[in-house]
Amino acid sequence: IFLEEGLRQALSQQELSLHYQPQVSLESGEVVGVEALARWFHAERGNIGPDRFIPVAEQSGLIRELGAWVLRTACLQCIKWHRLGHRITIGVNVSIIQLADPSFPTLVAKTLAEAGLDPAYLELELTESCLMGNTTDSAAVLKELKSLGVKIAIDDFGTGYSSLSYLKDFAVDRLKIDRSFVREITSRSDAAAIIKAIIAIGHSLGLRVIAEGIETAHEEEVLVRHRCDDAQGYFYAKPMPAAEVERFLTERS
Ligand code: G
Ligand code: G
Ligand code: NA
Ligand code: MN
Repeated sequence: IFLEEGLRQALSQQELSLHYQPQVSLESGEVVGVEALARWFHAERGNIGPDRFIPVAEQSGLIRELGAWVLRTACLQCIKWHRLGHRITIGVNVSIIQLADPSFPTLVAKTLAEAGLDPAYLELELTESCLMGNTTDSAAVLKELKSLGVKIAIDDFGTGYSSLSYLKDFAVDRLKIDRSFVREITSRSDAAAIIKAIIAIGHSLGLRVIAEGIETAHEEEVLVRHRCDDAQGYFYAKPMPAAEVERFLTERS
């Protein structure tokens, strides 16, 4: 109850912010995109992580308002970077509850138009369970989103309850290899084998593949060897405020 009340206030009193984590091309080394991650700084209790407040937002219905705010803030920030000459994509996490809302595509279209952002630069991150929920509503919503021209990524790929058939059914654009596999890349040969297999599946379907949670040069090396397209992780940069991202982009280009 504290969290729910607090979150309601946070939404109206601007205690929420977005951090952005760079995504790097393993071929060119350039930053090709960023993922937006919600942050909540509570005046008395300090930082409250999204692992705690996203579930509360989902259970209370506040996720609709929160999700709309994240989407708008992220798109407006992305167009600012474009105007500075950095043509990067913006990744936004979408909850299963947003995906089940028939008015979600309209919200996305309106937000893109207001920001003046080309839909091809918005990547919506869904989890496998989002797609496996398999309700008629979410399937229709996803189809409408695709027709707007936005990109769809499967987040935490390989950890969910998955059926690979959704990869063809839903015209997904990118797979994000979950960081639990990357973390075990050196200690467990099966983790490396799974990574190799995910990259092969993705590429054979014409999808790009990004690995999450890269922390060391050795992990990067293994991913490059398996021809992974892009990477995201502390090895490159932590999630950070927009101003720091701008500095990072300028230094790297
Ligand atoms: O940033 P961090 O690693 O603490 O994020 C923890 C979890 O919270 C991740 O699974 C991430 O996907 C989720 N998360 C962060 N921001 C958002 C958001 O804006 N919307 C949704 N639905 N999930 C988010
Ligand atoms: O579930 P999702 O993939 O959206 O979660 C992304 C989260 O992963 C972010 O909250 C971010 O803080 C975290 N993260 C990003 N890079 C790394 C990393 O290199 N190591 C670890 N341990 N966490 C990371
Ligand atoms: Na994500
Ligand atoms: Mn993930």
